[in-house]
Amino acid sequence: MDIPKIKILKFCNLIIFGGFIFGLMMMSEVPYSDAEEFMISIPYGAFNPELNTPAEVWYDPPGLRIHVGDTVTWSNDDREGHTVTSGVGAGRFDWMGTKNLGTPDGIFDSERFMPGELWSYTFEKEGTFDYFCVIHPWMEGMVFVETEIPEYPHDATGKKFEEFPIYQITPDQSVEINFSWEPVVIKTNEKVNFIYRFYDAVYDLPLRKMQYDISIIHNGNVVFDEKDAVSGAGGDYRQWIYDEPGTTIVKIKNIRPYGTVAEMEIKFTDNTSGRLADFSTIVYDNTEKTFTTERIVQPKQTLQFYYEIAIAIIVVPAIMLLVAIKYMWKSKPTTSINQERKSSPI
Ligand SMILES: [Cu+2]
Repeated sequence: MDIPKIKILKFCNLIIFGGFIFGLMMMSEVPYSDAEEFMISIPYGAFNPELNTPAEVWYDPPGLRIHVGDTVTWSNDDREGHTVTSGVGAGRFDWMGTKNLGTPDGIFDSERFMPGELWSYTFEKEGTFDYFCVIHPWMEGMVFVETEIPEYPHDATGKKFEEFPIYQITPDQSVEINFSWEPVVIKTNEKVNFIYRFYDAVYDLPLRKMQYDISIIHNGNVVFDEKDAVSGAGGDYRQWIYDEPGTTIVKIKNIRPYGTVAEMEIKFTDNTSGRLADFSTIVYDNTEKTFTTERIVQPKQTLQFYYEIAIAIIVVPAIMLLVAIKYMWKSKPTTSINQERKSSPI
């Protein structure tokens, strides 16, 4: 039963090494996100709802996809004054029959701006924003505002980690924790590996076997909680799949040496209350993957998995052998009885 453990350690090391390489790769090419500016033109002919109008659309482009914080500028390229007013317009034909003039919702309103003039609005919230012209209620447009997902690792406020993996020293100054996750930007329904290693904060040497508690707090709820976990020589990792976006904190507590660790340089006290660290980041809504069939494989479960394989290899053939022996043992006397019967004289 020692072989699986060695395999797991090797697997851990592989994952940690891969994580570091990936982290280094990501650090070298991460652009900062900046608010962008977009233009929408109100084309010539928008004032005319007739089918022969030269305007192909009322606002060009009629639908625009942007990120939170971006600014949109409308330019009046028509020969009449128009408005950009949030709310739902009347549609091209509806306004004629019903005299429906549209319904403003009060989020934004340019009021009338004349040919050659511009009007700008910065979108600070995500969502779908319908807008129309109150003077010409057939003129309708839409802006889709999404939260921008950064490409670099960052904390729960969105602040970029200049160094990743992150190094954090416990409040009692005894243990330094090297912590990272992969992929560096976490999305829902996608497996994330939290990878970490413990170091002696005084001598900066890796601490080989440490025991600790680890929990994941997501949107204020404890979604994962493991006590008395033990790190291997190369560190440790935990996997998780989030099913909803939000703010997440990974907390490591009660860090202490596991068993008797002779090579430990520093003397640990029994009081572990000051030996904790937490790492926070944002989990984003995954627009490409809305569900997952993936299973979370924690290192402990990996161990069970290996045991299951061992059971399959040893126990199943053993049972088959027993069944075969039993069958052979049973069938022999039966044949002998039959033979006896056949040979029984009348
Ligand atoms: Cu108009």
